[in-house]
Amino acid sequence: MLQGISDLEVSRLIIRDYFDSLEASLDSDVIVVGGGPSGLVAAYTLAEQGLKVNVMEKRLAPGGGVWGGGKGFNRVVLEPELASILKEIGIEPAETNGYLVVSSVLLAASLIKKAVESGVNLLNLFAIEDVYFNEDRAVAGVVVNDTAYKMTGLHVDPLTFRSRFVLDSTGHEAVVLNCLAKRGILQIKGEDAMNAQLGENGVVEGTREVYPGLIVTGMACAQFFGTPRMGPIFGGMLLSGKKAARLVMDKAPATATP
Ligand code: 48F
Repeated sequence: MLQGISDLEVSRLIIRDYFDSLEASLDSDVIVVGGGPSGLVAAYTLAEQGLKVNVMEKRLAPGGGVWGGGKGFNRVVLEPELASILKEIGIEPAETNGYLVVSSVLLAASLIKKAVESGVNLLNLFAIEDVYFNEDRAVAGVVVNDTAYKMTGLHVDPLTFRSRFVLDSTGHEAVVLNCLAKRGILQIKGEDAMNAQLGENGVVEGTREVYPGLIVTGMACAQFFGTPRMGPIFGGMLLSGKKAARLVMDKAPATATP
């Protein structure tokens, strides 16, 4: 029999633990906007290097487009070159006809687990609605609201979180890029029609710092540069996350938050 349970204490513990962590996340090295595969790989790789990383995800569960596999059939396909990254997150891949076939549920869950275990702060129900500019007009953070307020259309003012780098890892929505595009600062070409061979390489090639302080990853690269979409093959997404982490590390180590 479980005894001595206080409903008030349960509430108090949740509020205290959450808000201590939230206050600590106000100022960080990297904010990854969107907890899909490219963002989660970048996030855990940077956290393992000792950087302070927040992933802000508007949905309840991070994992982005991984969960649904192809047309809801919960499998994804990766190129054999991805075996080492899969092993890094605890998946033992097996090759079939020159590809790796993995449960999409296992891939999403493994990426999330790896991120949490690497020290990434996962903030779900965080909907990014704008960027924060420093005095040089470089991207230096994001403006955040609550997903529920966005969904109901309630007018509630947002809060600002600061970081050295922001990653737009919001996939097809390219939310951060759109914040700059609507002001005429950047132009978004829009992703091209399906072609996995071109799309996979286009995403990795397109992973760049496209504006001071803003690095683009994953399908947001295809949106920005107009390269093809590629469906349920995920090697390009994971490699894009690795490349984004390298771009940050090339600039950040000397200035990283202790
Ligand atoms: O779309 P998503 O999985 O991004 P990705 O890393 O991977 C793309 C693939 O999943 C797939 C594909 C591969 O062949 O084509 O689409 O580029 O994850 C993007 C995440 O960003 C979140 C969204 O809920 C999803 O989990 N997101 C979108 N808008 C916002 C956001 C926002 N305004 N604030 C916070 N998160």
